[in-house]
Amino acid sequence: MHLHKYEKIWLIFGLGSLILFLAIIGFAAFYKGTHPQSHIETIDPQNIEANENFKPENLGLTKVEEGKYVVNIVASAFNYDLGIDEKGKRVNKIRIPKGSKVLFQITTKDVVHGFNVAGTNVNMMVEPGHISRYETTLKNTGEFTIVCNEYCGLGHHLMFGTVEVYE
Ligand SMILES: [Cu+2]
Repeated sequence: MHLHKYEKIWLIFGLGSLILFLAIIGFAAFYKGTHPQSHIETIDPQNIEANENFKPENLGLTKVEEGKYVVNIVASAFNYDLGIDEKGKRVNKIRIPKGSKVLFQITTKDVVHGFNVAGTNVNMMVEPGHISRYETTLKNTGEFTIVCNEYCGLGHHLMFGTVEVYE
């Protein structure tokens, strides 16, 4: 069978890119450990307090060790529950020192919400019955607004908070 020169070039190009892309996927999956999300952790949305992380006294910012923090949040229409401070007031702002490793754990009691700390790479969908987690290192100082980016009802725009990263 005779193959035209251009046909050969295209075949080599096609096969070459197929092999290249498979190699990239293989590298990402087996060497870098990038996998689709799995082992989703479930929670009863009617009884989130059965989970240690979402008991009222465990909400908000907790220091685990030097430079390591956990933030537990319960989203509901139309609020992010970050616990209460010493004076019994609702916490709306979290202050974390720069360079800290922070694990955000969030769930919702009612509908689907979003949890986006604008200006950082923290951006999760929060679904009833599931726990969303994301760990990140906050490298930049400043005030970052927490916003809900999944439309959840009439008071959607009222859902916000602040993460302040200080030197
Ligand atoms: Cu919302």
